[in-house]
Amino acid sequence: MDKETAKKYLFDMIKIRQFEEACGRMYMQGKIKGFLHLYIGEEAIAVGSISELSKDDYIITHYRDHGHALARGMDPNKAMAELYGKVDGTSRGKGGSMHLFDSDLNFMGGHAIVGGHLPIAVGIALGIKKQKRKGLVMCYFGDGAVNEGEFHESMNLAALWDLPIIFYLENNQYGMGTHVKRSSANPEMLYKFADLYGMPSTKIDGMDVITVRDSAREAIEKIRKGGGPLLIEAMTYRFRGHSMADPSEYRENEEVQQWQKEKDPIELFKDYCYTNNILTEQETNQINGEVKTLIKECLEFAENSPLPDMSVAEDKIYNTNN
Ligand SMILES: Cc1ncc(C[n+]2csc(CCOP(=O)(O)OP(=O)(O)O)c2C)c(N)n1
Ligand SMILES: [Mg+2]
Repeated sequence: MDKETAKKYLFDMIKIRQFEEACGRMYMQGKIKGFLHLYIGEEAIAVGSISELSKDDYIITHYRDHGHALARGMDPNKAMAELYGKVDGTSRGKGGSMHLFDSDLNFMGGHAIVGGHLPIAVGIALGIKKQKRKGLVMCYFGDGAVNEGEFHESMNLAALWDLPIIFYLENNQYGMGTHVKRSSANPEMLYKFADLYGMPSTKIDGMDVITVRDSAREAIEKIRKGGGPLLIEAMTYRFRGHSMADPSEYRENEEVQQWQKEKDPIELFKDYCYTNNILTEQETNQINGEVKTLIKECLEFAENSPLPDMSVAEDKIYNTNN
């Protein structure tokens, strides 16, 4: 790994971490309202996999979407303004945390219904294939989605039609307060669901950004060469509760602390960079400082952006009564 790439990966992971820590603080102050699901602990997945995509590729994800959006290059000012519900947000403040969206980046959301975006992802991939366009779809979802019918219907159609799509399972081992052992009959083998559809799949350590990068690269190359869909299961852990409203009483503090101490993706990558003489501590501290400034600026931007006027309350809102 060269110095510039290492700096970029570290910068992006720290940016996501600090952005979300700031979101958590602003939620407690009542500046951010509604639901807020933090991605803290899972940053290596978004950064390692999205860094391999090109601009023609599409991303679609679930409500834990800040990390994917920032890794794709969404302007943090606009993302924070969206979380504040302000007019300068990516959806003019109407989407909020769970619905970050940026069509210029082919970033197709932020979706709140578990598994609900998988058929949409298949539709986008079908469009790419039918129109003979370049690109593929990277579709992220959690372990809570794999027992939904939509997961299986989407996997089946993607395989049947040989679509350019990567099903990216972020297995953080919990769906709200339920451990995957209590929701899946064969919890160690979720990636093997792909076998049913004749689809290749792999299971990786999602806390190691280089492993994530390598497996994404391999999968993307296969699809670019004309290969069909595949599935990646990345093992990970969310360091915070399911959402800000979750006191996390269903898991032991020791479990959380052990993951934080031993598997923090940012610390693991820093150690890798020090051991291999890629970055110095001074350089990583400098990155930390640069991100701090960026986050301070995006909070100011969101604070200073106006609230939408009431007159636009129904603007661009789909209303079945009309
Ligand atoms: C169809 C549907 N059922 C239930 C919910 C409520 N719900 C929101 S998040 C969630 C857990 C999903 O867990 P997982 O897919 O593992 O994602 P994670 O939150 O761990 O990233 C549930 C059950 C929902 N939003 N949609
Ligand atoms: Mg989960």
